[in-house]
Amino acid sequence: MSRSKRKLEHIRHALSREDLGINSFDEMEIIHQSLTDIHWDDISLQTQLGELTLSSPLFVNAMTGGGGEKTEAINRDLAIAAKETGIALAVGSQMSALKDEREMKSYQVVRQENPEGIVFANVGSEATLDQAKRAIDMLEANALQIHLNVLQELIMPEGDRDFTTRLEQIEEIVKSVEVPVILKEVGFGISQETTRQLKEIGVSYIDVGGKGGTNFSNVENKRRRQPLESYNGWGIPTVTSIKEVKSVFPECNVIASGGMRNGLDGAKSFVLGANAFGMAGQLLRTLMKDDLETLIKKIDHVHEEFKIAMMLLGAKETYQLDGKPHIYTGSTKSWLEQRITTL
Ligand code: FMN
Repeated sequence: MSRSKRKLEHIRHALSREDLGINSFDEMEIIHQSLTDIHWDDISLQTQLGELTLSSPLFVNAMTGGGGEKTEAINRDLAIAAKETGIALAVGSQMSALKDEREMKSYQVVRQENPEGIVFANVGSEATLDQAKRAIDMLEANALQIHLNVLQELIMPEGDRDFTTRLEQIEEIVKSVEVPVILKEVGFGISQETTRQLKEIGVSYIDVGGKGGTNFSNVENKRRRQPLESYNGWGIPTVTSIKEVKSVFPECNVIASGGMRNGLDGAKSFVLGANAFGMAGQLLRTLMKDDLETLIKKIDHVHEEFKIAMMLLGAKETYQLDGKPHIYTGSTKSWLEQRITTL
């Protein structure tokens, strides 16, 4: 199957996916506080993600491009929504445009629509240094995402099977490019062990891409004749993954993603120490099932939800949410007790 046809199939299956039914943010509660001493108008949604100053904690995470005019139209709308609401935007994997120049415009539309916006480029971990640089240049990107998706590749019938040189290639990119490099998962989460390996090669930005939302086992299984269904529940949930990363690399710039449903989930991720949060599948569903206007309203709504949490917790700045009193329940509590010694 061609790469561009695969991109369109991913969108179709991601839109039709059944809900996983479990979300780790339901097993974390922020403790309500009855007194606040701040004014709504003094609250700033700005956040510092390492070198990047973002005017919102929310961004549109990597999804598409490389599927011809259809993905160009989706990226155009996502870029307009990002510009209207002042949020950053990541494009989907640019590997297809690196191999076939005709696909470039389905990504470049993002920069055309939003010349001043924060845009993240995206490549797979198989990318060479030259490909990474070309992906950044293609968009004049402010940062580069490299996605780690071993399980997705294994379930994909035509997926990669050779991962022998990935860590060295990532290290070369991290040490050579001039923009921040974000290592991200695609819905299976990042563990303590992976964090240590990434830290050792100089990575300081991690998007946990945890379990709880879009499920690429499910998506790829829908494309298989004989599905590998036993892997549909595989992965580290987003809340636990943030804790896994922070427990061994406290100063890491952490992005929460994977099943982020609303601004309250976003605020909870900041309580855990995240510096930004990404939403992918849900924003795409809003755009495709409704329209651009509804998407813009949804993003505004997420901002309002996030701001309410800041107000309740007396935080004028987003970083002040970090460490606010909270508890864990259920399987999240059990996981953290077994894995994290610095609770
Ligand atoms: N992540 C990537 O890093 N590169 C991709 O090309 C990419 N393509 C995606 C395509 C679709 C249709 C969707 C829904 C997600 C894709 N992702 C990709 C993963 C998302 O960036 C994100 O990590 C994942 O969907 C979990 O977030 P969510 O639960 O908010 O959807």
